Amino acid sequence: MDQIIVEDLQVYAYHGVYPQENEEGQNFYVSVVLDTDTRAAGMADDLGLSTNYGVVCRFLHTFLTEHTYKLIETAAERAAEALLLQFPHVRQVTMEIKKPEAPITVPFGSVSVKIVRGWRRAYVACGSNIGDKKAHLRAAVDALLTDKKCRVLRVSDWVETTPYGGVEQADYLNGALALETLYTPEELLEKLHEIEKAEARERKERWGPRTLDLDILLYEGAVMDTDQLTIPHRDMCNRDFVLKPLAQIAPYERHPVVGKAIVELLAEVEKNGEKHVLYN
Ligand code: A4P
Ligand code: MG
Repeated sequence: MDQIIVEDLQVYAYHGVYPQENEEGQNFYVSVVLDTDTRAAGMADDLGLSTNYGVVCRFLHTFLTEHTYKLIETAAERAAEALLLQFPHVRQVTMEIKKPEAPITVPFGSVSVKIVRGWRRAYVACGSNIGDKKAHLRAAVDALLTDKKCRVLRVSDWVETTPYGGVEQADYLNGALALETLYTPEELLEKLHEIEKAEARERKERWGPRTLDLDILLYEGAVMDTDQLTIPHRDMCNRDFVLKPLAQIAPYERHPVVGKAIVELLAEVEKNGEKHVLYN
């Protein structure tokens, strides 16, 4: 991707662990690389289609002087997030904050923290089979729409499905949505759990009935397996009720482990797997 680069923006600010640093201040030097598509602006010679680096510099300068943090890790984290929220064309920020006057008792050139943060594409499956199913699913979409760290890109149709997993229970309404998010996978899971909780979700029985279930299907090509989180979702390839709505909003997205497009996975499960989707 194209980049806009600012090097060593000088900011006199008050970040530091020691009270003296917070009182007297010192110079920080901030470098940012903004990943952003400059093609349209470049072809049209139109600043309105790009991200104004002068405005970026002033924004960063103001942000880092108006806030005081103990750590440059935190200063970088917060400033990168503020940039990503403020400048809609910027997909990713690489930010380095140098602190060459840091109180270190041996000679040194400079010390710095460098981080990379950006909007990440995620796909979430939603399901409900208790109460007003449509209202629960709608509430999930609304909660994500009002979260500034998420941009809801697409929402599938809701499909009626019979229960999977062998537990006797009511039919489900299922769907999928595409997001861009500043959350890490773990933070996104926490957010989804909060939304489930707000819809009175109770965790009783595995594969049992629920007002709202939100699962992370894919997250920006990530492959991970921890106690809390498996991405891609462990069982998505066997579930037509997941793949059908997902294929509607992201047909050619690839499963990073199996290497197949969602439409291929759906065709396979429709041919050889269990059928749970009730209407086309
Ligand atoms: N977890 C691990 N990976 C993920 C992930 N990618 N996304 C962990 C979300 N959570 C993930 O989930 C249990 C734990 O899985 C979480 O705390 C998280 O740390 P849960 O939602 O508390 O429990 P659960 O949903 O009962 O278990 P499970 O195994 O997630 O159930 P499923 O697989 O979600 O199945 N039939 C139809 N037709 N439609 C449905 O939507 N859903 C289920 C539930 C059963 N049958 C269904 C449907
Ligand atoms: Mg779940």
